Amino acid sequence: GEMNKWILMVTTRAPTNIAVIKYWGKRDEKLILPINDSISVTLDLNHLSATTTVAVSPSFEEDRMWLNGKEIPLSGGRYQNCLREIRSRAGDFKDEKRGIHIKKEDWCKLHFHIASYNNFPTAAGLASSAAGFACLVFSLAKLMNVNDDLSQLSAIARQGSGSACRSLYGGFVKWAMGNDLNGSDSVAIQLARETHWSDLVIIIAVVSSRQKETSSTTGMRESVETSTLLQHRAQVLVPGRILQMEDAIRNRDFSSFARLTCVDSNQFHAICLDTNPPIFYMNDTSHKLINLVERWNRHEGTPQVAYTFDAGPNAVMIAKDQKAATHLLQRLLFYFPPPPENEMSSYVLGDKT
Ligand code: 2P0
Repeated sequence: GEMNKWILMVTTRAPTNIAVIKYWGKRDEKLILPINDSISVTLDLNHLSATTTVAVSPSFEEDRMWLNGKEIPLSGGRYQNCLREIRSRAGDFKDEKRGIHIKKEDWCKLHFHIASYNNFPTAAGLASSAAGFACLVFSLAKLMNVNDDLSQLSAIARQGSGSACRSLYGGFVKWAMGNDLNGSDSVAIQLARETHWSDLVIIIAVVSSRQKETSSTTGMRESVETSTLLQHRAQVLVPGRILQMEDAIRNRDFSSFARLTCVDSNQFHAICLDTNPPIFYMNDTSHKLINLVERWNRHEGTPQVAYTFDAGPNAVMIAKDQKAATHLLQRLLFYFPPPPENEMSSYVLGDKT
């Protein structure tokens, strides 16, 4: 009837983030609690971001979600956990003009329709869950008048995907592993705002557009179960490196920043190799890119570019400034010349698939 005709909608956007000290391994799989702190840099909204619209109406009969236009099941525990957490923190909503009044205890009787888009192809093998869950949680929190601060929201996004908690903030962000059994202190903290170190230029080299073979969730579970190096990394090496990285960021010390970023990426992939059976995320092209950057940095005497690789072969390169970024692009084009018939924008480095 007439009463069922209203619909409320909120749309927000969230960018993805790139870890420079990696999260790899959980101590609690259900709450998604990590075994070490991690630090990331959040990209700007124009690249690799998610846009999510959440709508609520008394005429909706169930929660439903569409990802890039295709309906996906919401039955997964991670979605349900995020929805439950947000609903439990909902506030009253009043729109006098339209005569809509939702009491906070009534949100649990309403259903949501969620439409989310990535502004980059999911098939490019670039992380989309971080931006996706950050955006979903932020949109739902806005819709339901949740009063929590970003840090508290990050603990909810974390339960969707660990790395998502870091996408609630821009700039440089630390995900503190926390101590609590319930995860209340496993939250994201902003270390520096997006304007703090604006000289940096991030270049992503798409090495392969194939979907990765081992998901991060499965990969880190197997590493926790079988890698004997992992505990040493998490308990001894990362804590020291986190402190050094915080200093490097605070002082805009690119030499230290680059050294720590590269060492931590390589060590994360060493943990993958130490997993039984071993996990290979990087390929020959990834290794060539590492060599290219290492040789150039050595030749310059001081690092110009940092590289880091996640659970896939694509390189994320962080250049010291615009000049270094220009040189990097020239080098990439020299060593990986694009086939002339292709548009640069769709060119995939060394992809023979
Ligand atoms: C990171 N990665 O710190 C690390 C580095 C990949 C390599 O966080 O199981 O999608 O959803 O918590 O967050 C990717 O793992 O895994 C990731 P879940 P997630 O960015």
